[in-house]
Amino acid sequence: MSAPTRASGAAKARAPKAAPAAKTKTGQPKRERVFSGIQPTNTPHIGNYLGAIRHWVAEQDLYDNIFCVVDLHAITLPQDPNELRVAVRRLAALLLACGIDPNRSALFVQSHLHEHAELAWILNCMTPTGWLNRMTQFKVKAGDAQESASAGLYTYPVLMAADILLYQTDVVPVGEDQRQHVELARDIVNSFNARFGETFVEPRARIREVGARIMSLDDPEKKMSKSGAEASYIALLDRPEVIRKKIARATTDSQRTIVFDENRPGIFNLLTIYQLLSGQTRAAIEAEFEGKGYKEFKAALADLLAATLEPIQRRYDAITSDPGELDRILAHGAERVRPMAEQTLRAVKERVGLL
Ligand code: ATP
Ligand code: LTN
Repeated sequence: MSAPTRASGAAKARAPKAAPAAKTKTGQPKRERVFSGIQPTNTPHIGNYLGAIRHWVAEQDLYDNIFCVVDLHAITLPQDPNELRVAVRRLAALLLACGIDPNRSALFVQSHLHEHAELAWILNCMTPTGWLNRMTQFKVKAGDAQESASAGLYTYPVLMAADILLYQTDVVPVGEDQRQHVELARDIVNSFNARFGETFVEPRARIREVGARIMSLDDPEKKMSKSGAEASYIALLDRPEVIRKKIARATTDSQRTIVFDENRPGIFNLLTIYQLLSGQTRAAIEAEFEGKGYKEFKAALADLLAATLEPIQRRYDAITSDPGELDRILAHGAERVRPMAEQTLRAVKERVGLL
């Protein structure tokens, strides 16, 4: 893929990306830029963790990273104002507790930079409604109430494209559910660049094969979702007793063997979670539980989940005990990315004729 040259203004923040041999002044190979976002709706769950957050954390040294709490996306569905204020801070604290390091990654809140909404508006005016009509997430989220769903929910993928394009992003690490939205962002880049000249870098989605779609505990045909019932997910802040109860009640089937069989979605999903958390191979896990029952497997899975979440919860408690520090980290994150956002938006406005 040949990378378009960056917008003239944005080039100041980051020089145009040449092919793989690009080097920094110190001779180091240039890092690609990563951008990803997560919504402050309800509470993050292990689907978010396994499908997205843990990869962001693990790859912080490989990329130039920007992570965003996307509160403007959250209000595409009705939110209680006080709960939203709390949820933004809770999510930011949880991301830090999971290992996002503010020294290595910029972490900020979307609405703190007006450029997201402004670029989204301009891109909305360049995006055919036919492209939005193909987005499956709108149909899922609006359900039977499409007429009463907000216009914001309908154009949500364009706001997501604006998030990505403002920072001339190369790589967007997400779960499978977001693939279509990243494709739309690529289509927007290509049509904008063709019409107005090379302005945006074309991003690509990075989606893992295993864990990109963790399923709901009570209905393994559906993805685990923050908007699902309490019993359908393990929240990152769930305590061990709650985890044990939820896993004990998780839907399985009437068979007995503990094997990775995609035709048995309940047990397959639980085994996948076990595989990702333990780092063991499928064969080793099947061998470990050969001749054992669901009860024993579920107890082991609940223990593993509790052990994984315990240090995260401990760090979360420490971070939330100092709200001033969290404010400083988020303000610092916004200041770090603001020049890039300003420069891209200025270049876009010039191209379009608004400046
Ligand atoms: P909702 O399900 O209510 O729409 P969400 O959890 O999908 O919320 P986000 O919080 O924005 O929405 O998702 C953050 C990241 O987590 C995204 O990269 C998304 O792809 C990933 N993700 C969400 N659910 C899952 C899942 N069940 N399995 C794997 N990854 C997931
Ligand atoms: N739509 C995404 C969250 C999101 C995002 C982004 C992800 C908003 N902006 C930019 C990656 C890049 C979701 O619901 N998971």
